[in-house]
Amino acid sequence: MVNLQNLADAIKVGNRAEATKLTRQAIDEKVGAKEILEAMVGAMDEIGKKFQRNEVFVPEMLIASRAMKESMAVLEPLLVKAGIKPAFTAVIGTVAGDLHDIGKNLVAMMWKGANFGVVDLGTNVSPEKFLAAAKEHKARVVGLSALLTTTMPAMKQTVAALRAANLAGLKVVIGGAPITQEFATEIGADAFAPDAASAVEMVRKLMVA
Ligand code: B1M
Repeated sequence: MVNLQNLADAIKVGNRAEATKLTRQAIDEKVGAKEILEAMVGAMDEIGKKFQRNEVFVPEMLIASRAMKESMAVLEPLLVKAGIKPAFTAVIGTVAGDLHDIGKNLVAMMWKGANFGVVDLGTNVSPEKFLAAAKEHKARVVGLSALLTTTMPAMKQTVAALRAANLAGLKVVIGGAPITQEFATEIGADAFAPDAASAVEMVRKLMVA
């Protein structure tokens, strides 16, 4: 009989073959989709906390996220059948003029790992494109990443464009190496997250607030 703790452990160490094998085994043994998903999300939460404590680093986060992604792909048909959908959609991207995407990708992966619906717009995303995507996907969250001090003004313009559209209940979360809480407050973002694990916590808090 499958042990979901082993599935969680396989995700944490980024063992994709073992993680997908155990996910299939759990499905074959008729373990509930929700139960399997909870084991996976718990594993990503744990790896996120270790990342915050500097106990693991970017490579470990990336391989854990890949194992999560592949196991999710195995589980997805069951989730669809069981009607289990992400509760909301988050749009994410790196702001206009900025091509850095390693941190943004980590945040996107952690959000997916937390079972948020994620639409990733990539890099060099204009305020208009963020706004159009937020409307199209009825997003509850827009996440903006910037790595350059020279692209921080683009972040400010994007927040202003989103605010001007007055989208009900939309929350804006920002992050990136030069970003601070002071800057977030100054430009009217709802939250600043210093790292990918905090970005999960922030969104969870905003969604219950
Ligand atoms: Co560039 N780069 N880069 N670069 N680059 C920096 C950022 C820089 C600090 C290097 C330096 O000078 N010491 C500097 C910026 C200086 C400044 O603005 N103050 C710099 C520069 C100047 C440039 C160019 C202008 C260089 C040039 O061409 N003259 C150029 C700009 C191109 C452009 O964007 N238009 C450039 C180009 C590049 C590469 C293409 C070569 C490459 C990017 C590859 C890629 O991303 N696909 C690159 C890289 C790799 C870096 C460094 C070395 C590493 C960045 C990184 O990926 N860190 C960086 C120096 C450094 O940081 N040591 C540097 C790892 C990543 C996991 O961290 O992105 O901070 P980070 O993400 C963290 C948090 O910030 C947070 O969570 C993540 C995980 O914990 N976070 C969020 C990020 N986004 C978030 C969003 C959230 C919440 C949290 O909510 C939505």
